[in-house]
Amino acid sequence: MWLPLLVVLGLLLLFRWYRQRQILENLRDKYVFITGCDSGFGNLLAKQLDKRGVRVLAACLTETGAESLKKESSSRLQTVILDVSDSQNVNSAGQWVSQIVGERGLWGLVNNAGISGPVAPNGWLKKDDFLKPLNVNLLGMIDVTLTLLPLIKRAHGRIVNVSSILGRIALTSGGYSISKYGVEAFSDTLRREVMDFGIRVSIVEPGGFNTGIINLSMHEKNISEKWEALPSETKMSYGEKYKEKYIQYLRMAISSGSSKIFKVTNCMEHALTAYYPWTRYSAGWDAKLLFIPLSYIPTFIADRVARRNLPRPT
Ligand SMILES: *[C@@H]1O[C@H](CO)[C@@H](O)[C@H](O)[C@H]1NC(C)=O
Ligand SMILES: *[C@@H]1O[C@H](CO)[C@@H](O)[C@H](O)[C@H]1NC(C)=O
Ligand SMILES: *[C@H]1O[C@H](CO)[C@@H](O)[C@H](O)[C@H]1NC(C)=O
Repeated sequence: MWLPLLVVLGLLLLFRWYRQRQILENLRDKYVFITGCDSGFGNLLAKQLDKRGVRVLAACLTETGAESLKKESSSRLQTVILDVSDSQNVNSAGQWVSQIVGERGLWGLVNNAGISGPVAPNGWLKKDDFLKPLNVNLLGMIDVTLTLLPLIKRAHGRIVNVSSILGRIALTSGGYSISKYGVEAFSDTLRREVMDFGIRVSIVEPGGFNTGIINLSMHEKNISEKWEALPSETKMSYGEKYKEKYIQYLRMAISSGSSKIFKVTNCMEHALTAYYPWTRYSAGWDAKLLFIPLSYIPTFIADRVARRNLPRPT
């Protein structure tokens, strides 16, 4: 009874493994545009693909980011300065890409640039605090995608979107999770729409990773400033100890992140270079075993788990 089932399961896994290993040839003819290459995932991916011979077009926010990336990579890699939340800037970067890739088109777009925005309880924030992450992580990426879409069509290429496990289950207050939920929605609808043009859209959902660029002391300073600016009635409702407990909570969340960021860039590389890219990649064990299951279970249970470490008013 069990043996045939096990054999079928084994064959399925073998087939999946075999399919997953089919990698495209002629990577050296392909152009890939990556946003947010100053540091973190984008920076590592740019270097990783450059080593594979891919023609990397790396968009950085800062000159210093672009210069240091150039020093660490081959002469194939080219950089451009890009703030994805500035539409004029996106437009001119699009023209730059178009001139380089020409009739061949753009094989890959990796929407990686992202910011956290202010981190604090929702009740301490204002509308403007939500705008920045939405402008960069969501609207900026939509702008980049729509601008480059004609070039990607030409190459029947790939779009890889960096979302987050926080786009499947919202565990942080502020604009970040909201922006990533938006990314998931945009990716899902775009995927169904562009399939007929031979374009594949993949979403990479990293779990807790510590890219080493989160400036904890800046966040602590900003949380303190937000706290100080609260009306005394609000402060009393949380209790004097809340701010410290919140900072403690944030510190713990960040330090528990994995530093193995290659797990994320390997997913991105697979989405760009495999014959059969997956639609969704969850990177990290916490994503696979904790957060994804958490997003499927009934809300009242997920709430209990999510509230476990959250500070309580006193
Ligand atoms: C923290 O505050 C500084 C100064 O007000 C501001 O420039 C910075 O953008 C804030 N950081 C975040 C993540 O909001
Ligand atoms: C982190 O933020 C603090 C306070 O805003 C600032 O003084 C410091 O230079 C920042 N560190 C880095 C590495 O950016
Ligand atoms: C990909 O994700 C970014 C945010 O990371 C989003 O802004 C963009 O529109 C998405 N693009 C696609 C094709 O899903």
